[in-house]
Amino acid sequence: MKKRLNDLAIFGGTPTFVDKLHVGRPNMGNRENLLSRINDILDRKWLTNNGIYVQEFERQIAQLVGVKHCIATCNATVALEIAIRAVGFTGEVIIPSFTFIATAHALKWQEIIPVFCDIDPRTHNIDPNKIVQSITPRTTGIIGVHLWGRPCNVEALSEIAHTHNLKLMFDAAHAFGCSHQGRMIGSFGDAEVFSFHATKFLNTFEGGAIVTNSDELAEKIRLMTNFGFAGYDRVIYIGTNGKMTEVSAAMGLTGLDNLDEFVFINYRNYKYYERQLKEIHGINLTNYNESEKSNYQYIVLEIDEIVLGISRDQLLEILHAENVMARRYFYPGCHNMEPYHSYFPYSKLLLPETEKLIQRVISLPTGTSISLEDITNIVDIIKLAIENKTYFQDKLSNLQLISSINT
Ligand code: T4K
Repeated sequence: MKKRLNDLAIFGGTPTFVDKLHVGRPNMGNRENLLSRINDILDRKWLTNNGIYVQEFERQIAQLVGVKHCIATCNATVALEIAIRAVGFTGEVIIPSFTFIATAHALKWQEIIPVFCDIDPRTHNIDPNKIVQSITPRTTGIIGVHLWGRPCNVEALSEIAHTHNLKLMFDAAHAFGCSHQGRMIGSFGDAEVFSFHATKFLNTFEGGAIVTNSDELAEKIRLMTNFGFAGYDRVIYIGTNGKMTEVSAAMGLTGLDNLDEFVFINYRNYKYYERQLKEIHGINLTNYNESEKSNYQYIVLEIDEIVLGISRDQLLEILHAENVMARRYFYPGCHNMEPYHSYFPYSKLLLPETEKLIQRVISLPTGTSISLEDITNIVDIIKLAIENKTYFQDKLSNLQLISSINT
């Protein structure tokens, strides 16, 4: 355990971790089971195009979520693009800016304007009270994002959508395995989209899925995901290639077999972080509603630099030097990235809560690759930095000064 300031790697000490500790290390299911599925796929020589593994994966997802239809896709970004088109969004669609850029790009890719709405600082999700002021005659819908797997205010969003005759979709990229008021996420709005990217709670290497209870929408989405083919040589709709492969589905099915273990480890890590961080004023661990189902896939801290005496970015620098590759998701917010920043140069002014949060959030490693000892070591680094905050700030600003002179 590091005791003195000079033990910190940023001041020349040996990094706490020899190998980098990443946020987003994949949760792997049983390797033997995966390899046996892959062998079977190779023997059967059926690699993609709605094979039996994809069908089984879709069946299990639909059952787990409690929806009528699941259409597996190659990733969640393409799934969003397809769902957005199938639901019938055009013109302008209201979304939060505090999300991964894919939510905005999936709209703009189709020349639909994402109109950014501020978030509720307590939930980090789109604030229903700020939506109505952004509705214009061109608005056709809302996409809520269940950030960190924590549900949006689904009831308020549904009410607004109903009153203003708008479509409602959810980007549920983070929220597979989570529930809201006892109902699984995936069954709300016109459609919801999951991500099964390598970094997600459940992964298919790359992958995603669109889930819906609408027969009509599901049929359209299936066609769109496969070039619009409604049979051999028969195209009846504009489509793209959004299909999931058999190997991806095999990975997904293997993960599904081990889902309880993933939740168990994530929950254990979350409680351990919670216990170790609770005494520290100025650090707030984003909490999960334990009366609901959660996947606990994200350990998100809010840093109050005034109370803590160290800024979020300083802490990030300290952790990185120790090989703890913490991330500042979702900095700097979609509205500060192109092409949106040039399109809405003044949107900063309309998003005060988003602007505050993007300066405060830091995401720490968790998942099946992280041990309790790793967590103790991560928190010890944070504590050592805070104990020495005064001295430390001087050192850091000197270091920053030197590095800015050198570059
Ligand atoms: N909507 C929302 C709200 C989302 O968060 C996302 C994706 C989407 C939509 C779109 O879903 P997909 O189209 O991707 O299915 C990562 C992921 O690439 C992205 O899927 C995810 N959100 C986002 C939150 O995180 P980056 O830019 O952080 O990726 P990268 O390569 O830096 O990976 C993150 C960390 O994970 C690294 O520190 C290393 C580790 N890692 C990564 C990979 C790929 C591994 O240990 N193994 C791996 O195989 O975006």
